[in-house]
Amino acid sequence: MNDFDLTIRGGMVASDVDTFRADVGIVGDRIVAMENGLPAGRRDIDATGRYVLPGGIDTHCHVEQRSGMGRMGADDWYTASVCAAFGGTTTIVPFAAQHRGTSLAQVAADYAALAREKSVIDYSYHLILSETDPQTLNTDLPELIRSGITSFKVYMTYEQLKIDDYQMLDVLAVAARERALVMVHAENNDVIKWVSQRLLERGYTAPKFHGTSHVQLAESEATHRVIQLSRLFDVPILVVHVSAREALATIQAAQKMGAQVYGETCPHYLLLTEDDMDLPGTEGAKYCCSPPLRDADAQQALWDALKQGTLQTLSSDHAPYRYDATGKLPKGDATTFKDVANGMPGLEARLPLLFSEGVSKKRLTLPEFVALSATNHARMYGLFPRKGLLQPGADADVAIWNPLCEFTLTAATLHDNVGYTPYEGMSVTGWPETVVSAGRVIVERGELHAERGSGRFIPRKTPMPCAIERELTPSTRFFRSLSYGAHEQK
Ligand code: DUC
Ligand code: ZN
Ligand code: ZN
Repeated sequence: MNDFDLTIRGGMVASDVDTFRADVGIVGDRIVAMENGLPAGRRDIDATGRYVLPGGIDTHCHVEQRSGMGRMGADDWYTASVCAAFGGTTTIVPFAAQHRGTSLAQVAADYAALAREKSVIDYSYHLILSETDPQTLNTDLPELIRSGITSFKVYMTYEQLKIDDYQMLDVLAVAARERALVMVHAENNDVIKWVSQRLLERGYTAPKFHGTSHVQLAESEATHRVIQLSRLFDVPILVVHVSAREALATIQAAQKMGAQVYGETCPHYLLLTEDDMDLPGTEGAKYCCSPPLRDADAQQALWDALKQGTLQTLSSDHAPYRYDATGKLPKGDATTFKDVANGMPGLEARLPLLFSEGVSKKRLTLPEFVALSATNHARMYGLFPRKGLLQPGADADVAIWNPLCEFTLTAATLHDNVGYTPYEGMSVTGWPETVVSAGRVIVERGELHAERGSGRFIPRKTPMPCAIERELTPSTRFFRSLSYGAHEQK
């Protein structure tokens, strides 16, 4: 067969379990052949000395989304998807966020329209639920799940978004019924609020006190609590942005007990610490995120957890707030740690950082990198096997990495609209030189070749954790049955 539209030849391919030499043959948007000695296609890429990897999938990034505090991120679907592409990511899954008093169905429809018009790469989105009224839980959410939006996030903190334990049980019961994955932001709101108020009263307002108020036990307590709630129905949950050793230990212990709990962390928790928040004036606001940056001990625990499989995914949690009144500094110099928009940019730097600090520094193998950057995301969120692995039949989403390329991260060379990077001046080894999305070479020699709106919505299947058939205990069956109305047929 010599009628490939595109071939990538001579490179080293990796999956989540293996590394092997193979050429990749692509027709249209799909991979159709993978073996040595393929003939050149109409377009041929020489990948000698390069790693040929599945395009990354980022399942936690905030794009064109208003935060609970009402702050708008600086990246829209165009700029965010361009950043992703330059960083070797070919699928993004941001959030359609329901704010209180709004219709979930409308929120999702509006968000879909923004993505359709602007994204240059394939995408899906999760939902964020802040309401648990009957319309949201019994009508809109099940319909959206059935249409391929098979995951959603809930918050245990942030006054404007958080749900209480009673609401959490309602949400978990619907997820069990509809086989959707619940992502949880796990921090104890009252602990944070209590400590914050007292810090502010005493004049401790600098950004570094954000870390003091989001004390580690607030994260581990909420993590423990939501795991216990999920066990009532034996429903899978995924704890997002795990930052601390205690929260990790809680997850590990629950996994050992057989609880269906999964976890994610982000590059900033692996590479930065609370000391980064301790800068003159308000400068430390650039490093405020929730949960906050921790310490070197937590970093080591997180690397170990990625390696051991306690945590399944590494996401950016890209939260593109500018260092100005629109984002980080709503009150200028008078901004306290409580007013700072939480989060930092990371969509483009995510994979170069993981590759450099993980693979190049030999903390991770290449298959582990593939698992954490793509395959596990695809499995956890219902994109597999269409995405997440290079194999015949899969979408031709490929990142061709030069493992020796040295690159210095600076705000000026990244493609977001944020104006700063927390990794300014950091040097990485390894860069995704060429990026292919659905058979199109969209990044090459530092240039973008993709039109606004050329990315496609990918309806997702049942997330892998929710598709596992488990023998339910009589008590789990009983509690699940209580989630139906007394008169409803189960
Ligand atoms: N925390 C969140 O919960 N979301 C955005 C970024 C952050 O730091
Ligand atoms: Zn969160
Ligand atoms: Zn987030």
